[in-house]
Amino acid sequence: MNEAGDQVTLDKTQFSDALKRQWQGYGLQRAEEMTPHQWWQATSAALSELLKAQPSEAIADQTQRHVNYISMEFLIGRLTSNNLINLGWYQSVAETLKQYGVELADVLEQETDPALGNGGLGRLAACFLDSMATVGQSATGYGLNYQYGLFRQSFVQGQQHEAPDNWQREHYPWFSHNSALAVDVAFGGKLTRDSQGKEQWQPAFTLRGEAHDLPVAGYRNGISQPLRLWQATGVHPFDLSLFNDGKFLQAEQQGIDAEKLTKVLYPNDNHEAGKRLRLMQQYFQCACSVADILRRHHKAGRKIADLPKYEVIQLNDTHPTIAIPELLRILLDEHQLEWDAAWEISSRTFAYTNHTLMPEALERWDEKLVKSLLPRHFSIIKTLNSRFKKLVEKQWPGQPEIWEKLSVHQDRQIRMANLCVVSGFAVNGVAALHSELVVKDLFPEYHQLWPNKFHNVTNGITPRRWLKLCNPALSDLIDERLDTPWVDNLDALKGLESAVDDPAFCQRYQQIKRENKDKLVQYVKNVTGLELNPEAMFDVQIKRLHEYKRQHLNLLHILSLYRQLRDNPKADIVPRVFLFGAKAAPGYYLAKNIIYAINKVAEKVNHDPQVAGRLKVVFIPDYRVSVAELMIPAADLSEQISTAGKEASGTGNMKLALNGALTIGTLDGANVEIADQVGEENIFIFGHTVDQVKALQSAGYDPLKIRKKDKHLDAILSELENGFFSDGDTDAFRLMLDSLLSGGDPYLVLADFAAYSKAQQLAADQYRDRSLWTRKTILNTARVGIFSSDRSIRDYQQRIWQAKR
Ligand code: 26Q
Repeated sequence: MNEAGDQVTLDKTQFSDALKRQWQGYGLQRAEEMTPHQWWQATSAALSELLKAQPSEAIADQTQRHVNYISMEFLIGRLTSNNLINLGWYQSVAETLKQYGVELADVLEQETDPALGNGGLGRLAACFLDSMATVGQSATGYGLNYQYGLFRQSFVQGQQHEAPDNWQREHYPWFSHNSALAVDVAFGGKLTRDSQGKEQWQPAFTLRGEAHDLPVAGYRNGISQPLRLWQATGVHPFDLSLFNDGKFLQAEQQGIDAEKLTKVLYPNDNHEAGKRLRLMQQYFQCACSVADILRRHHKAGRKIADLPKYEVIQLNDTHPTIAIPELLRILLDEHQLEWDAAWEISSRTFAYTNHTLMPEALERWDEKLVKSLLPRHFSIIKTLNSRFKKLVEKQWPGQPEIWEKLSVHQDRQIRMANLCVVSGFAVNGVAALHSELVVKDLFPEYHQLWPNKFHNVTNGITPRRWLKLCNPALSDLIDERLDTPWVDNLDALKGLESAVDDPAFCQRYQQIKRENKDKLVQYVKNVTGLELNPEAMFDVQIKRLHEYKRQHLNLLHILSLYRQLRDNPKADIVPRVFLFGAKAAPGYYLAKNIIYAINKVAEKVNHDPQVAGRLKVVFIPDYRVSVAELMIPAADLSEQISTAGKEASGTGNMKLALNGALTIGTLDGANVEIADQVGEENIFIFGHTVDQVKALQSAGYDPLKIRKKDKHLDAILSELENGFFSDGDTDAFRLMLDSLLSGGDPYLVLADFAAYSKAQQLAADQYRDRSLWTRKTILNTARVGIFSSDRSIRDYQQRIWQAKR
């Protein structure tokens, strides 16, 4: 591994000394007495100590606004390996550990993934932190320090079971806790009026937020900046004067156990829950973060009116929206500003990223809940809304139906997306198609009002974790081939295009894919006992389980191949391994039923002697970042088969293409841009487009008609219905089958089945010609450099954060 260009080289003696302090602290006589887990703990703690001792390199551009990225989720994945790569210390640490006879790679396997996120949105936040540090965008990430991350998944007789993920945040060696940064957050109570008739909030109780920071290191540039995760503790009112004020009643008296607040991450993805505790989490996080931002601003001796000149607050979806009325509250009540002055500041500070168009995922809060928990914020939202109403009535006089659409407060609910659009200076979607639909379908009237507010910033992924770290062999091959550094300049991968005509390069590229497959085969053997054939095509679908992502469409194709093999046992088909990784939200029964169906089909197919190993189906349990790091470099085919218009962007699609998997996908989310980049001959696009989906839906989609016309499809569905895969239980897949067949499936699974099967056939045919296939995969790697999150961050800088207005 080439570590030239390190800003700070690791002093091996210092590292050894720091390591020694760790094992001595464990009460041991010699390093060799440490358990493997202690090796990870000690190594990480030693590195953390050395990193802290080095002040971060200053960011060159002092005029840029500081970015405060607020997100309820940061799915950071294992940190020790990532920090070693970014700091450029991997080799030195590996050598030091070698002296004790310890393999660094084994030590790194000891880390439990911090799973403080559900999926795409949380992982995006983590990639963005990495890229902001790398491109020198001064930034702080703000989130919550959940005691339990996303649940652990196992399968019991094919059904998903959930267990709590106690990831041991108390002993996580990368945290640094600074008690001076603690913030008290008030909840509940009532509003009264002061002598001038101004509203005064008398809260019922306070909780304390403690700051736990994780370091985010830029790629070999000496920059390190914090991801600040707030953790709730109780406040004990030792201060008698405050106590007597009635402001600091103990939370316990209200039946609120402070520790509950940051106990667990909500396991929903693309679905809102509307729970009181969730709103408390949101406000807690926002209040702590806004207070922290203002403290920094004041400490620098800056005027409050200059806040937007120095700070921007980027809201990762609507989850942290309550930060907006919180800032307004502080400006109005604590700084005593007039409404217009406060509004001027706040509306130039906030920017909002939308990640979904699906109505069931758009957050709405009952007014009663908001009013009881945050009476002052509720009042501020009402003021803001009635001022906005004047604008709308002027623009659309006599059209109350437009106001009903645009209002922030409607039908006894607060609509968080509307609040963001009205109160922020920028709104962006996460892929070109999605941003277009945000304007056309979701917010057309807002766009008419403020055309310049709307932007696109296509998502990206960090090439540090998603190539250099997870695919070291391919990284080394690229290093050899290219003269220019590529890890922080991913466009340089274009230089690989010419390599497709170099047979030696192609052979090595293919060989690396094979070795990555061998590693995955070993992993699958360890966790499931299944034996896989690494010569087979590895067909991979990894993402949250959701109807719109259509894992069941993939399943129908598996059933189709299985049926073909039974009809014609000698059929010459391309051997395939179907690999799934996905968690279903615990309360999403239909999604769980799809998991069950896949597992039951797997059971049968994998053990059928007629199949003779030509098809294997594996649902890898407990899919998470570290498992993604194994699966992505081993994939041949990447399944991106959502109903067009439903997947805002997708980012797994980018990771898989970068690592040389060919995509089979619909024209949805960032697939559209991936197709543009790689060229239509290097991707398998199929299915209804957004416009065709709309047309079909308004014409009245009837899945039964499709079934009737397609005998093969009918036979497959019958086998799901008649208990063939479920030990005679004809009810086993009821939820899934009903969703496909009755009630006019809004995800149009059957409508895309024929086109999908055809695209799959084409993919199989092309896989037979291995040198042609390899050529295409290399072109995928070479042409997807634009999907680096470094580019996304530069887009945010140019279009939103640093744009001159
Ligand atoms: C909301 C309310 C209550 C509880 C939970 C939630 C909640 C939590 C997580 C709602 C949504 C999410 C996550 C959404 C998500 O991951 N969206 C994905 O974001 C990616 C990054 O932009 C996109 O690539 C995906 O297309 C999008 O689905």
